[in-house]
Amino acid sequence: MATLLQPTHIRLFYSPGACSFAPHFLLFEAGIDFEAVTVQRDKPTEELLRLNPKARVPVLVLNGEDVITEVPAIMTAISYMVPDKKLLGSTPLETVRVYEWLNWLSGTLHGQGFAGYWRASRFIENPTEADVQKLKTQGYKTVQAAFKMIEEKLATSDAVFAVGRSLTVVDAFLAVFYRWGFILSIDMKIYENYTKLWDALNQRPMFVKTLSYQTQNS
Ligand SMILES: N[C@@H](CCC(=O)N[C@@H](CS)C(=O)NCC(=O)O)C(=O)O
Repeated sequence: MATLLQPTHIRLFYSPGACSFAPHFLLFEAGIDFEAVTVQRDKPTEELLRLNPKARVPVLVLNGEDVITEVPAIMTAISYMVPDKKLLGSTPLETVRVYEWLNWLSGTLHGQGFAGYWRASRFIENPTEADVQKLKTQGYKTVQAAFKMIEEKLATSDAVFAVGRSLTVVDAFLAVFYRWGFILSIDMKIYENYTKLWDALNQRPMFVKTLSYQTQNS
């Protein structure tokens, strides 16, 4: 891994239950001191809008000046703060696999699947009820196809984790979508390997801490 990132002050803007759960968990898991700033869902504060004109969480601010957006970029930054934890994988090929996962999870599962289901207005200006329903149906199909693929990919892994034999940022991101699967009333137990990963994450004290922290602040 290249140069170590060593900020002296870290702020994470997150919304309870949102995709920002992944970096929130990783910061706890990395044992890094940080300040969590709660932004209620769909109520971006003026400060958030100033930091991120895209009006989305998560946002990571390092030393009050370096503003980082987008889950994969933020998780990369956190990984560079604790290189010994190998959160981007333990070999160059594992790191390549990590980015293969992140790009697909962010672009397809999140950006098309869940966004299609929940956020019709990101696709069509002033959507009609019929537009919303069509996007919901297509988003749901995309989510289900992605969950099937996640299950198949996890089945080929040597361990419970998505890449290699230890926790990487991919596992943190996968946890977000597993939770969202429940919200869509999908029977997540049919995905046995995905459920094993979810159960393994729930054995980690910092994962449980993140869940309870976000519940208390929602
Ligand atoms: N591509 C962005 C997506 C961020 C995103 O969509 N965040 C959602 C929460 S999961 C959000 O802030 N939504 C508020 C809104 O759409 O108004 C990333 O990876 O960070």
